[in-house]
Amino acid sequence: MENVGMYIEYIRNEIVAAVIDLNEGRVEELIKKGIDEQIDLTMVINDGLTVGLRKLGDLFQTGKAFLPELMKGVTIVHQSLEKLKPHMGKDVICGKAKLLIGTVAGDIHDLGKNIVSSVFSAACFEVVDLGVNVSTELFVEKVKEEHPELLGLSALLTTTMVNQRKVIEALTKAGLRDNVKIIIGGAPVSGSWAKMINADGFAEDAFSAIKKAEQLLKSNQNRI
Ligand code: B12
Repeated sequence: MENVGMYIEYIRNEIVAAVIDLNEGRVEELIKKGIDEQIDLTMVINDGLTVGLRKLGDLFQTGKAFLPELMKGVTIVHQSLEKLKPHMGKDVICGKAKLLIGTVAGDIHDLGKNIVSSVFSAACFEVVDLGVNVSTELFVEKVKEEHPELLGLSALLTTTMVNQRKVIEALTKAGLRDNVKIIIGGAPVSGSWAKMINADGFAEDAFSAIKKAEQLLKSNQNRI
């Protein structure tokens, strides 16, 4: 048992290192190992891929890595999640809910949103990603058209956070607010901002967003 634990620890650390080194081939090899040897894939994602990407983000923020490197890291993690996807889904909500997501008007930051999209899609949610700089009108139109259970609004600028509020106000005006659970995210956003603008929740990263979504969906079922 001890050996199994050490082996898992080894895989986990190796994935973190390979993501930081942007060693695509090595990440692929380790992911395959995880699948073949039936290692807990949630752990491969949470403690391996995510930690690696977070550390890469820290290097980026302290000027020790550059944007193309951060983006390559995101791509490697995204591809890995795609490979893991068919092997997951026993302990997560699978195909039960649709997430409509986008970065609000005036904002073109999409790395974080893409991670959220990838992780939700890896966790078997159906994801409709509207991209960046999405107008309030388009969010409303798509909620009407797609009937998502969840709406994710990303904003990375203090000047665009206010557009999260505008989307929620527009949905309320259109009589659609109660049809959808709204989660917001992005670096300047917080739980108190979520309350202030009448969102259903805030999550600081993709994995807490999954937990939050599951909670919200559960509370929805209880209500019915
Ligand atoms: C990369 C980057 C850019 C890139 C964006 C590339 C891209 N394709 O996204 C480029 C160079 C284009 C850019 C442009 C600008 N940027 Co910029 N950018 C950044 C930087 C350095 C990193 C952002 C990032 O990708 N982080 C990595 C990802 C993984 O993290 P994340 O986005 O936070 O996402 C996570 C969570 O927030 C959460 N999350 C995110 N979205 C969502 C959504 C939901 C629903 C949920 C639940 C969770 C969630 O989960 C994610 C995964 O864990 C930040 C610095 C910072 N500290 O954030 C500045 C930063 C955001 N940018 C800033 C600025 C000012 C700008 C510009 C105005 C610069 C300029 N003068 O032109 C422009 C704005 C362009 C525009 N109109 O949008 C400021 C914002 C300041 C502010 N408070 O408003 C920052 C904070 C830099 C700074 N310290 O000044 N930027």
